[in-house]
Amino acid sequence: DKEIEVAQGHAKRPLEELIQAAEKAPPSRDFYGALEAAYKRNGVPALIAEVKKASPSRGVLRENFNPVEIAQAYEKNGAACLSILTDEKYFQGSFENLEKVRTSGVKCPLLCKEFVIDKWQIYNARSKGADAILLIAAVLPDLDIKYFLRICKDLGMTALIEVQHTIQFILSYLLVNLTLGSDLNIDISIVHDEREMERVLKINGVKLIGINNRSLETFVVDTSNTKMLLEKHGDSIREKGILVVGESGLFTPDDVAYVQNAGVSAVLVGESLVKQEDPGRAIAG
Ligand code: IGP
Repeated sequence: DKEIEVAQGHAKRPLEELIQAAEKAPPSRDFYGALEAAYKRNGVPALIAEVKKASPSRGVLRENFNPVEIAQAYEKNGAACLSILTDEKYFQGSFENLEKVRTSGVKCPLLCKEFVIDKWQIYNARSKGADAILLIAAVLPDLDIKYFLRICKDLGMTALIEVQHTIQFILSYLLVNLTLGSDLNIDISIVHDEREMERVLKINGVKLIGINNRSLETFVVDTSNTKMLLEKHGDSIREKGILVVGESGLFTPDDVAYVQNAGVSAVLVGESLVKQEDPGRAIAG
């Protein structure tokens, strides 16, 4: 817990208190169900629109950043779900933004975008109104993923498990360490020897997998990552009823069509929307 306190720079609430707050929060909305329904209804990938002020590769994406305004514009223009960056150091996000969006009247289910390494963060997210949380396979041993899935289930949250095509564990680890502070000692020895998608497909209870097209190491985007991974694992993914989200670096309708053909049911889009003067109209386009 100490580590998290240091890492997050948040005023720390004792875990017990946080668990109670999470359990008392208004019931969560069905993130997975909203994606599935939107995909079935529209026949095009459901949109998870991201409220993102800045990124480590691009710096500040939007001056006059107003998370609630952006969230409302996304919802009005047909986003199925929203993703709210809460990581402060590199993405200039905050839990305050998450809370503000949740209490603004926005109805879409919300994904909390954090580098989760401790259950404290999950309870914190739920207590602030998150309906889903991101779990990045590159930085979590299987045991942690299983444990966190259990917590999500108990809290009624969806877990979005993120995988990459290339194995860049060590460098991902470095990035996360830089992001969260070097006081953390994440043990990556357990995760560095197997492919992420293969690991994740062996874990029971995984329902939603995100394929990140952006390398955590070089920030280079390559949407063929989604295609290659789905060519290899599509059958077992479908068999298990898992939905796949194409993440990062999607800018044009052609990009979306490409990952749809590869087999995704949803897309996660940030930069190309928040950079537009009117992020809502960008969806319609
Ligand atoms: C959105 P983009 O390229 O549309 O802004 O990407 C989202 O996929 C990206 O923000 C992201 C991310 C992450 C951010 C994917 N995985 C993990 C922080 C942490």
